Amino acid sequence: MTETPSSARKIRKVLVANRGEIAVRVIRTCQEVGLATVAVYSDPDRLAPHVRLADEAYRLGPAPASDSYLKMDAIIEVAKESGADAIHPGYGFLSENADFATACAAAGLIFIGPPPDAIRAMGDKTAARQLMKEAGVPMAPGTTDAIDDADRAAAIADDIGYPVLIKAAAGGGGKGMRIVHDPGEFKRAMRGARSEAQSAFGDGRVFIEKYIEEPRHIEFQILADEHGNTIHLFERECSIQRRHQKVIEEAPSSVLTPEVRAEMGAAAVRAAASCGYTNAGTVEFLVDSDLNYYFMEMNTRLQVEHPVTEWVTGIDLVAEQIRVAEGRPLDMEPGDLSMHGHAIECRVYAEDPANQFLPDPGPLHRHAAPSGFGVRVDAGVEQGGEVLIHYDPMISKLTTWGRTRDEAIRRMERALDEYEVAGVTTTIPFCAVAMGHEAFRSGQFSTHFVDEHFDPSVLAPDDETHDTVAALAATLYRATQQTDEAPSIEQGATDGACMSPWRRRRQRHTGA
Ligand code: MV4
Repeated sequence: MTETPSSARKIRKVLVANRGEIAVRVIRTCQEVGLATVAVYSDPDRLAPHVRLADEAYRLGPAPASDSYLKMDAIIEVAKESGADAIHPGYGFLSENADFATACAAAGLIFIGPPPDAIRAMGDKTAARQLMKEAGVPMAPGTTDAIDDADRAAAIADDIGYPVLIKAAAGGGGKGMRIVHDPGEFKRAMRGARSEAQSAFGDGRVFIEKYIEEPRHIEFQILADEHGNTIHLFERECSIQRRHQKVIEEAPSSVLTPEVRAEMGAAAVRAAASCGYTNAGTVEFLVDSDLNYYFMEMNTRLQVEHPVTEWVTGIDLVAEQIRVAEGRPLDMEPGDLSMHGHAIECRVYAEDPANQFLPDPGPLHRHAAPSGFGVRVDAGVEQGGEVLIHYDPMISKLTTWGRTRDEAIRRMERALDEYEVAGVTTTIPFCAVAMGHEAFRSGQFSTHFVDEHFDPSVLAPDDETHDTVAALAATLYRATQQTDEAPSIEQGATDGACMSPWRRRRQRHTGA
């Protein structure tokens, strides 16, 4: 792809308007491509890894996001003061805020992301449906516009055929959604969806789609430059999630044939091109058991799960984001791209999988992440730090690569086993159960995987473990109370009471 120097604008210093692992991720690539970096932080983040890694750092305000990472004016002020010429928003926070992208441009700063109009179009799910219709991207049968007349809506639902799904135009991520199985429930569900959407988004508009019952969530990574080049970097399988929060992702998907992959990739490229998209984005599809695929939404940001795409394509997505934000052409042609091997991501959250995945923030007394061949850990907190209650409780993303899916899974099992965390409860044991589960191994699962296959009681300690923990606790207690009477290793070794060598019991989760 040829260079057009007239439109090129060199970035020298990037302000990263985010925290945690994604801020660290972006800073690392900036360093590799020779850009200076500016971090911003809230009070409890003043010693966080992203602050230490950046060349300079500026305080935004107290912990609540509304007083720190969401303060557009303060962030733009820091960018100007520090001499940054670009802002990378990461994901979450201001990343899909069209007004922020506009404000950056107005301040003479490059927003490393798509144009504001593309963010706005994809943020409104009915506007997105209209664009997809024009671009010939398959969608579930339904209405393209918002609909407010309940009688007309009920008639349309009859036409579509039950079950139907009522979705919020301003929604995304599942808020304001209602599944309706029975025509008799329709109007009530519509009232519920509208009022939920009104209070969640200040926008009560809803539309209707045919409900796809046991879908997979498969999304395509796209990249677009300002020279008319839009390409896709294949798919990620993201069906394993709970409460609209992904937990395990992989690339490639086990179900796509080369033909369907090529078709979906072309549809994703049309979806992006339809709204004048540039930079990195993701087109999400629902896929049914016959491999019919339906546009769901487009995420106009770099996603959490982007490392699995980086593993299998070898492309640094943040480097490409910076390139195209400078007005340069993409560094590759579609023909240059292929997938090599298989990658899996497990998200390590400070959450209790045995207790409905409730967040368990707190001090990270120990964090010893795995490493070795084919293992990547993107962590946003470190040992001695803290998982704060104010933000997303993700500790890290553990990704592994293998030549085959089975090799990637075995490497993931090894890495999960090696991972040591103390101080907070984590989703590591859940991920270990999932890796060993026959439904995951076989690749036969849908978005209902967690509900259908995960029994939280498999994570409850058994009697033997309880006894061991009780014995250890009693011994430690005695040692702290009566130091001089505590049994020493020497005594134990000489009187034969301590013959058993130290042995770490590995809990093998079969998922059975
Ligand atoms: C759907 C669907 C079934 N049929 N649309 C979930 C959040 C929002 N992005 C849209 N979502 C869904 N839309 C139709 N026509 C099922 C879901 C859905 C879902 C999708 C992907 C991953 C997990 C999910 C969990 C519940 C519902």
